[in-house]
Amino acid sequence: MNKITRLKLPPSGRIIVISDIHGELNLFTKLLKKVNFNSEDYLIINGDLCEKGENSKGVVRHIMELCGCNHNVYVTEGNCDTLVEDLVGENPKLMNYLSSRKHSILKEWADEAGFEIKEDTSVQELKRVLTRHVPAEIRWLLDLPTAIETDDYIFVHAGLEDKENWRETDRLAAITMPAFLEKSHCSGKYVIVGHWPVVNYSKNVPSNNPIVGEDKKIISIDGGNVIKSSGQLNAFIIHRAASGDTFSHTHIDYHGTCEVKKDFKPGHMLGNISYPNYELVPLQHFEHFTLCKQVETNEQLYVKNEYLHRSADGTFWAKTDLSCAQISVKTGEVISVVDDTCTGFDLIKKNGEEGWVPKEVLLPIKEHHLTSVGLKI
Ligand SMILES: [Mn+2]
Repeated sequence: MNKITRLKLPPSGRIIVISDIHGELNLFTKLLKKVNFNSEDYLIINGDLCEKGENSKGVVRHIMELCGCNHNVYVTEGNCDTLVEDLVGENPKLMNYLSSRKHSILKEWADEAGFEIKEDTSVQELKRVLTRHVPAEIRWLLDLPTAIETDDYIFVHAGLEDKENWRETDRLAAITMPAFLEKSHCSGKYVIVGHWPVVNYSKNVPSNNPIVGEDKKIISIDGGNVIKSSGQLNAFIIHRAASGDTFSHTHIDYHGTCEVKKDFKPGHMLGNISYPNYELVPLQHFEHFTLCKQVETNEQLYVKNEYLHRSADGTFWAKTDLSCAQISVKTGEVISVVDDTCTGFDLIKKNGEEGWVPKEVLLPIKEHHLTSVGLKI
């Protein structure tokens, strides 16, 4: 990769890292408020500002403004932010991509410019319109660095290749490689990445909270915002100190909250269904859950009946990513509710962890509003 920004961090203060905003301007601004972001902080946006959510252009503009008025805001490129390259490079596949997407920053910009993208619109035509309408935004996105390097940390969207000189990592790999936490690197520094929702790494109880892999020196922070139904936008915070940096995190999401009215201790139900392990073989059917074997992993999981889907060819699949765990709750705790539409049990999140509890242990759900839970690692 060629585009590496070198950055000197102060020995004290906070470095706030947020990745994978994916057009969620509302959550992003609320998260900055939640962490009380101020001019003393450093803010690093670790890629994927755009796509999937519905206000990508708002996110890009807001972050450009933050960069303009605050010298301590830095941004890396994510794979979703390189769409402008396909536009400027007149990639003929771009129009197909756009026709398959509900939301895209290029569609938002075209709308704003009063230009209708039709079936026969060419990439050259769209380029002409957008380079005239938003030249500064396109330039800014094209110029984003692939990595930011400090004395102790490397910020990169997806990961590094395991090369003696990490700077030789292929740029495309740096912004697209899957599951970096399962790989390794030899940079000697903490590598902080987004891109791969951390819930995909969950084993027993699914969690969307950042993972600090101390042995590998990898910190993975993508809370699955927009992409996962139980997802959240995480802020990972580095507290700089002479005695050694410490880490904390907090998050924000759209789920409603409610209070626990009765203690609940789960039995033995653990596990998680996540990309790409969706195929299941039902073994035993119960009133609320079906004991299944997960084909790819051979693990036995209790799958909530409403999430078990039978295909026309007779095979069974989980409809989506799903917790198969039950979690413990205590009277008086406030938790967020991910799904209260199933029989017998509600899917909840507590401190970023996701699982099922019997409906009767919860008070009625409060009005849906933004919730967040702060946690020390
Ligand atoms: Mn990504």
